[in-house]
Order: sequence, then structure tokens, then C-alpha cells
Amino acid sequence: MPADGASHCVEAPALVVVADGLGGHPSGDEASRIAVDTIVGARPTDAESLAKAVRQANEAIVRAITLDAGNVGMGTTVAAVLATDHALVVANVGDSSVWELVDDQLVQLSTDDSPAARTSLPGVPPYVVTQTLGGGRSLVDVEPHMLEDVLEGERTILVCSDGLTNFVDRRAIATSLAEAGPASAEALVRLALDAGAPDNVTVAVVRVTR
Ligand SMILES: [Mn+2]
Repeated sequence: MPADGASHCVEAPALVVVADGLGGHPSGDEASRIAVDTIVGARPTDAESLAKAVRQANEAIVRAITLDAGNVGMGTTVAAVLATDHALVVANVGDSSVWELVDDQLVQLSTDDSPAARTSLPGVPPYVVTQTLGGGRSLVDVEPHMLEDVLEGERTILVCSDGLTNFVDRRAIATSLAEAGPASAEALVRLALDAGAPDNVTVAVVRVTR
């Protein structure tokens, strides 16, 4: 959803990227901005080029770390969805996540880089992530989780930061998506904040039609 809160329609290839700067590290906002700019700027058209763009984002963040000591340790998680003419491609690093509403149930399409299984208990978030873009002092190669699926019919896809999934249970998220589709993004952010999310919360809801 664009910053003005309005939903809008685009032709394929369409790309949605959510990056969530690491808490407890400096310059998380800068790391997430570099990630989004790099991935969008790469104009990926398929799974291979999207994975490459995610790796380039990691390299760009590490480059910014080496140029400014104040940035040492900055990093971000990222989740991206690319809809092409015929395929739905999902990429993620860390615990920003991608979900699909299937028969009113939430199905996770991304794979968390988290040692603990994600808990649905509010207020008990698995804060630790095992892979991030940047997040250290030097370059550590990342292996983005990728999923590619044939695109057919109409699909409702959620891309979000852990601020949503750690504080709103899947049932409530699914209900909101089923009722309002892409218009549910603002309501989902409000649910997370009302549930006490201390984090910034980022939510994008897209309906993909073949
Ligand atoms: Mn977060």
C-alpha cells in the first residue's frame, strides 16, 4: 500500500518489499532503506534475479557499514513478493514474512530464519534471527529463502514485519484479510499497536490476479 494509505493497481511485473531494520542496532532505518532501494532498483523479473537483488542489498548495506563507523552492525530483515505474468515469487531473509489467505486460513509462504518455532502467544516473540542483511561488521553471504509458484486465479498475499506476527494471532489476521482484502492493512497495523507491539509495524496486503 502506498504511503497515502490508498490501494492501487499495477500490471506485472509487480514487486512488494518490506524491510524491517534490526532493533538494538544503529541505523536500522538506513539499512531498511538501502535494502528496499537496492531490491526495487534491480528491477527483478524472476526468482533468479530477485534472489540476486537480495544478495546485492546485503552487499550494499555492508558497503555502507565500511564507509561509516556509525553504521557498524546495522542490518535489516526483508520479505519480498514478485508477481510476474505467470509466477508468484517469494523471497525472505530473517523474520519479515509472507503469507497467503487460503480458504480463510493463513498459510506462510516465507521461511523464518529463527531458531525457535514462531509462537502464536502474544508478547512472546522469538526475537533472535539467524540470518539478516548486514547486521555485522563485514560481509557474510546470505541465502534468501525462495519460493516460486505458478500464478493462477486470484490470491490474497500479506507481506509484513514481525511487529504484526508477534502480536496479532493468525486467526485475527486471517479474519481481517478475509473481510477486507487489501483494505485491511491499516486495520492490521492498528490491531498490532493495540496489542502492545513496541516495534514499528509494516504491513502490505496485495491481491494478485492472473
Ligand atoms: Mn521488527
